[in-house]
Amino acid sequence: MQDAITSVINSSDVQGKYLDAASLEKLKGYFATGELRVRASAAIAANSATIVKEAVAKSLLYSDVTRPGGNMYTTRRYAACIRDLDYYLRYATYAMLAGDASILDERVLNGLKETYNSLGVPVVSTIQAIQAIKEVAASIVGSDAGKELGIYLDYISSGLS
Ligand SMILES: CCC1=C(C)/C(=C/C2=NC(=C\c3[nH]c(/C=C4\NC(=O)[C@H](C)[C@H]4CC)c(C)c3CCC(=O)O)/C(CCC(=O)O)=C2C)NC1=O
Repeated sequence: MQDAITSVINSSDVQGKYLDAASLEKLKGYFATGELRVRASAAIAANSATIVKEAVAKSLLYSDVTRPGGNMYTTRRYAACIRDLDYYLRYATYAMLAGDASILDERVLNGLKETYNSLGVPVVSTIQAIQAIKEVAASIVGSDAGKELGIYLDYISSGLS
């Protein structure tokens, strides 16, 4: 995985150059929001179960996926879905701290679409739940941090669609 710092350093190193003004600007933005990211990740960690539960209530409960024949029906599959959503929240939080999405490609999205397709996990409903996580999390961490986190939840959504 990469982070905002290694990513600009690597690209400068490839060119054998010191960091240029644009790279330094990027780093300045990253450092300026460091405190925000750290505080948000603590709030998310303390509320992760609530965030996922509320997001499920907003997006999936009493829909076709939770009824008999739906992909979330039976406690085993319901639990698998909740677990997946907690993965998305946790990895989006890591990516937000790193200021870089590469961890999502490597550890979450790699092969996921194929797995979902082969198990009949509905991607559209999953994306609705991820979008609900975005809203619920923003209401807990505040809109600035919510926007940062949202970048990475959107990244997972696009990777799935
Ligand atoms: C950290 C990286 C990582 C991810 C992302 C991951 C996802 C993942 N979700 C799975 C299953 C599953 N995922 C879901 C999820 C859902 N079904 C729905 O209807 C909802 C819309 C949705 C929740 C939002 C369900 C129900 C299963 C079980 C499907 C089955 O076995 O029939 C499986 C198949 C194996 C298993 O059941 O554990 C994987 C690999 N595993 C990982 O290690």
